[in-house]
Amino acid sequence: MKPALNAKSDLCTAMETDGFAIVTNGLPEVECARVLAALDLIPRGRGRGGIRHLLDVPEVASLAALPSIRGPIVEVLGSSAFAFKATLFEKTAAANWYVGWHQDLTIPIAQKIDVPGFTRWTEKDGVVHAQPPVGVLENVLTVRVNLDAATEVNGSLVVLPGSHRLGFLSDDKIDCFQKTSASVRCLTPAGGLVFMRPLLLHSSAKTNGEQIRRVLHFEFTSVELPGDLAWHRRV
Ligand SMILES: O=C(O)CCC(=O)C(=O)O
Repeated sequence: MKPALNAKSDLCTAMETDGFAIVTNGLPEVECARVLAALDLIPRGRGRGGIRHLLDVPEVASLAALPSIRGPIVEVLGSSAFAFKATLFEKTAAANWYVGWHQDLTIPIAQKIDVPGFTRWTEKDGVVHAQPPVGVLENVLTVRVNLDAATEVNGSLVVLPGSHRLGFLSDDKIDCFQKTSASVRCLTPAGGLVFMRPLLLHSSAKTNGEQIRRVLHFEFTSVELPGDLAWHRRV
């Protein structure tokens, strides 16, 4: 297993070379409990594996400002960085799924406006999304907050180091890369953080059903969108 990140100054190098970094002691237990209590109050649709568009929930938005998250974000993206997306992934025995190798390619946008380079327009839970040019995604930094321990058996994230440096990847290239590269499972205790580039190939298995796995997935950037396009939210 890859050694956990110790010094903050390692982060920029890790993001450039590997495309991810693991911080085992990111969020104090009390913060995990506070945000879990707030998330428990939000109704889930039946069989749903999480909740999108959570930046309007104050307990979620406030996590983005905690020094253990904001500090590394500023280190990589600069002091103008803001969060534009927060999603809860919640794997349980009742809502359980496998995610194959993929890159995170779409971003939430306030309104559909045709601008060159923005493709694959779609709607997710009432919010417009599009795939932006690769340069926009290269400026995005994801932080995954493991609200439960990420273990060998509860569907934790697995990544292919270095794959974020290859730009947009076709299905064939993804298949080839994953067959020839060593993967890393991102294990942490509850409160652990995984920083990653959205173009990094990642996947996850199902949970064994005995251990619930809740992850808050934030995305940050410091770029403005071109033309009249605007981010759906910014915190
Ligand atoms: O946390 C997971 O299981 C991975 C989810 C994911 O990467 C996605 O839905 O894009």
